[in-house]
Amino acid sequence: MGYQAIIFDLDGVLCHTDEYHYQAWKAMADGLGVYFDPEINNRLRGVSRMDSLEIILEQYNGPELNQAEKLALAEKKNELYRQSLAQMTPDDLSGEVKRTLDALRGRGLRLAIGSSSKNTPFILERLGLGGFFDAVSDGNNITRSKPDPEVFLKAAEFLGLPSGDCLVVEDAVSGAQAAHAGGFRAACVGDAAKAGAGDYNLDRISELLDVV
Ligand code: B16
Ligand code: MG
Repeated sequence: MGYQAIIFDLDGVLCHTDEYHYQAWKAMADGLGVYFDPEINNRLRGVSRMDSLEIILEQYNGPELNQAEKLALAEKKNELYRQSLAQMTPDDLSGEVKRTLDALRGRGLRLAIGSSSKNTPFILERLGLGGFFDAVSDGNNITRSKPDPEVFLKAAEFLGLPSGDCLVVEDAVSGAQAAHAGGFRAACVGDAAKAGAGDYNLDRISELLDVV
């Protein structure tokens, strides 16, 4: 209550790029002969690209990989992922998400992004949301990934507001932990809501309108 701004996670909250992440990591893991499934994929939510690769490689039993080989694997995954992103259009933004964003803005709230993804500008542009948000903090302006609060603290700094005035919306347990570590309250959907990780655990994103 009394929030001045909402900071949205992107993947898994505003759009379903989580399925594209899964498909791209699965193709990379299959190519390497590494076991990968949706449960392991859930551990990658909100986690940076290189940290995600390390989680996947927990199942790897082949010859040791050096840093250049790991970077090449991450790059291969990102190329596949960006091919999927390139197919997205503004129709991939659900009516419910769009209506919720518009209604929140109509109530005078400031809206920001707090995403671990370095592909955030490309995703926002594909969804027709380039320039929509008052502030964008993403994988390009942080050095530490969720559950570290850096991405949300930067978003609040860009907005010129203290953490207590901002509500974070997340689908990842690591994201809810990041919010709490930064002194934010968290509204969760999806995986994180199922785990009860939020101060508010929502079935649908439109329920945000009952929270603020
Ligand atoms: P990229 P979010 C996160 O986005 C994803 O949930 C996570 O699966 C991904 O590894 C991370 O971005 C980095 O993405 O490879 O595009 O830089 O949930 O924080 O919006
Ligand atoms: Mg997410």
